[in-house]
Amino acid sequence: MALTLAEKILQEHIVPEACPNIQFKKGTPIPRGEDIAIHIDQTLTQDATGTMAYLQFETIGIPRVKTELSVSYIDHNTLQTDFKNMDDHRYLQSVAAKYGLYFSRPGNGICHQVHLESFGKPGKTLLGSDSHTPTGGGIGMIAIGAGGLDVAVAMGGGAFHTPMPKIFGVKLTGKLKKGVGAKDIILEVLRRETVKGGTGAIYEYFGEGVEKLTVPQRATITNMGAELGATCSIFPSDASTKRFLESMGRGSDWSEQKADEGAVYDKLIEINLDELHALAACPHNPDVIDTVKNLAGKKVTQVVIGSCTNSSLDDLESVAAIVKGKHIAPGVEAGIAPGSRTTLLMASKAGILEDLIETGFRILESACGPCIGQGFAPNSEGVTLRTFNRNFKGRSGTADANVYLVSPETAAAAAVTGVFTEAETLSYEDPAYKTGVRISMLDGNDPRLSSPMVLNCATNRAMVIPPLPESEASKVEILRGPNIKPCPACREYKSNLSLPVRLKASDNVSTDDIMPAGAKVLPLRSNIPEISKFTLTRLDETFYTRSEEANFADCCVVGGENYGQGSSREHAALGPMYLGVRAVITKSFARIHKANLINYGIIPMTFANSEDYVKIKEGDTLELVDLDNSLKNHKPFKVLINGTTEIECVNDIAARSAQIIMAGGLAAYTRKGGN
Ligand code: MIC
Ligand code: SF4
Repeated sequence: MALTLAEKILQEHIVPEACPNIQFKKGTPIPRGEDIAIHIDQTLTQDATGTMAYLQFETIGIPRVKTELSVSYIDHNTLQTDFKNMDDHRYLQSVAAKYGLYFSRPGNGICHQVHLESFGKPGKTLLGSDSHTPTGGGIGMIAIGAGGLDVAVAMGGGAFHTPMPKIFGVKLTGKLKKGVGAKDIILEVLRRETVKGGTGAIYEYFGEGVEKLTVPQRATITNMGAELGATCSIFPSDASTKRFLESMGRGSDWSEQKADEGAVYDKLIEINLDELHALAACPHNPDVIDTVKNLAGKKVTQVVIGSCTNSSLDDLESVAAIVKGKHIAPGVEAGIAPGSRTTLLMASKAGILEDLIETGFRILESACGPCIGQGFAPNSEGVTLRTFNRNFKGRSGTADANVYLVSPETAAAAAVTGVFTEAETLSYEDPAYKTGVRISMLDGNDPRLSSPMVLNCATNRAMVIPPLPESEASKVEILRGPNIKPCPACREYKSNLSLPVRLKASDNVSTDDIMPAGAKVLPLRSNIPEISKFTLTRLDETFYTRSEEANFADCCVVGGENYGQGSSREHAALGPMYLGVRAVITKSFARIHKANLINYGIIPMTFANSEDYVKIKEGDTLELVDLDNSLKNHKPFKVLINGTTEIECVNDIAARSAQIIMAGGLAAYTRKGGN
């Protein structure tokens, strides 16, 4: 039977003995929604989630990672206002040396950009402790974001479990117009699908429109599939992928990857690129989409180009083409953070950097930086245009700022005009197609191919430390700073739970709401007792003090749709767990957060009838009736409100996940021999 590309790669990686619930037969579609277990070829971690992941990995007690390749990146906490960040860096470097990982030093670039340039391989699986790991889908990988504990298990050779996703096909036809970017494609998908439309799904792109997109453009789209709530997104690996890998000095890593002829998708979306115009995601969610034409003329105070979504050489080249010879408008502050030092180096060799410097851009470090509120915060009530992927309220570091997510083309146009402007209305020369990467989008007989300025794009390895041989690795001493505290144990499972509702939240609560990032909180990522004090503060400043007053007694939280959207940070499960949260009851969950709750022994439940949401208020007591029976026998949950009204909640927890909850979390489950 004809299979989609995503399903082909998943089937290549299935570990049948770890998912006995499915009758697996290669070449036959796997029933959607069933728990599957896949082998992971590569892993990545970044520093903000990495410390917890490696603290957990250390407890597994194996001498060396069992993957084909694992990389530890430092890209989030590079502000270093005191000892904490660098202590974490040194811990991570020593762990990488001891356990056989590559180590990407601070300043080398954002994990997803560097991984695409230096390590990703078509047809492989990648699991990363960051929600934007699906960027790797741009070169035909199944690349999935997960909590650090899941990544630790994968590094130890364990399979990764997830419900078999539906596979949505996105057929691209036509060609992007001048001034319209790959970002506009994914914003269009977000407009149609919303931030929860991709839950439990993989988006697979195909069609003649795909051929004309470069790998960095494809990676922009797969990166922001995370904002759809998707498990991941994927493009085929074709001639364009080959040229990209060759330009990175990695031509031998290429293999062709494509769907079978006649593959059938669970849903089909069609986008004609000829008809697409510039779009913007408006405050404060990535699916609040408007056209730049509608916003035209609105004043802008800040422009930032960067993040793992849009910081490639392609992006920098598009920006330079638009701003060349002009100056940043007086009312605007503009910054640009090339996604990696390789990108920076190539931009410098191609003369692009010069154009950006002359225009007046502030050149920021190749790191996450402003995307995660690490500097470059906008002015109060500022209007900031960012080429990033998330615009949750307060994430920029300025609570009342208005963050718009746009393409590099739109950002560049606003930087020089001071107002929202469609780049297509400006007169500028189309990007020069002169760099090694950009030429990959030209047709074989394009005259510009005869005189390309071919750069030596082979990745800059100066800041990547390769794994040590085993004999030396075993002698490495792990360096632990005073802020690095062990990961606290989960609360023991109890079958009798009577839980006061400590907080009731509404729809689309993000993990930034549950556990904020930013310059103040991020340095505490290795210290759960300290960071737990910030739990849910964005929604209720008193959450921690009320928990303390209750002596951290067991409690629950109630939420609306898409609870826990956004990042993979397991701190958004660890913080609540530490303060006593035993169950979270919502209308629906985001995938990674739900998995993280289970990994830390917190029960995720969804209302069978979403209208029951209004029956519960903060301070009510919810009794989980006959919990053992529900978990062991996969029966719906019964919840008694204040001893009077009984409601039902859906139990869509897979058998293995139920066992994890009853074992007191994934770490305890693994220690007890669970797989
Ligand atoms: C994000 O973009 O929110 C982050 C920061 O990269 C997170 C990871 C984290 O919280 O450390 C993510 O996307 O998973
Ligand atoms: Fe870093 Fe932002 Fe990408 Fe997260 S979304 S990995 S903070 S650049």
